[in-house]
Amino acid sequence: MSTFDLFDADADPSATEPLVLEPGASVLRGFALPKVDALHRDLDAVIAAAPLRHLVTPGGKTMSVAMTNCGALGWVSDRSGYRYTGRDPLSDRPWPAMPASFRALAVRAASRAGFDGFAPDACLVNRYVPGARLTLHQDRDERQMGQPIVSVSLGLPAVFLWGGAQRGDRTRRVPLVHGDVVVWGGPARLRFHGVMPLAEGRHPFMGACRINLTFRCAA
Ligand code: MD6
Ligand code: FE
Repeated sequence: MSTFDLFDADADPSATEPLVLEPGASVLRGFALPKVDALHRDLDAVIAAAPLRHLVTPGGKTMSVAMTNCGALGWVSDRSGYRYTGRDPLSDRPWPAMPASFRALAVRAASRAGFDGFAPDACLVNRYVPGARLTLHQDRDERQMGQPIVSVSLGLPAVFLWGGAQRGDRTRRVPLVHGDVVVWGGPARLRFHGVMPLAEGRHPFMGACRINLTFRCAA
């Protein structure tokens, strides 16, 4: 290995400078890459214990993204609204524990983006297949807004929509690929955001899907 490799972003993605979308919001390109094998293995165990499912919105629409959770709390939606629960409504058992690999990555990414002391108690797992999308929304079901959100992308690339404080504000398109991590909090915590319909494709490790892990402190 030449000395140049030590300064190559691919050799140590955690050394790359965050791309700042606005104060409080940054993209850490490739930050999860050194850990994707452990994440993938632990993800399979989470999904085996709490299967991915298509939730229904309060308006009665079935979401195109399939979801499950790990950690003390999990985000759910049904006809009565959005909320965090301690149990998987499908099994009435607690959600699977948050794997140590997940937690460690989320805490390190938050720190790298300027948020020390992140204490996630909820990890929402989103699975997109081609065509699946997430319309513009705010993440506002968490009890206190003092902690950031950490979002890890695995598998197929996606176009993330980064909006403003109002739903109608113009959006910026942010391409996200396998291993990228987005962190936001502070003044950007309540920004509208979404994901464009996933394009067709096949990822060598994840197959024909994109997985997003979103870590929050919900309690
Ligand atoms: C996704 N993510 O990337 C959907 N929310 O699949 C989100 O909705 C999200 O990435 C809050 C913070 C980060 C996110
Ligand atoms: Fe969100």
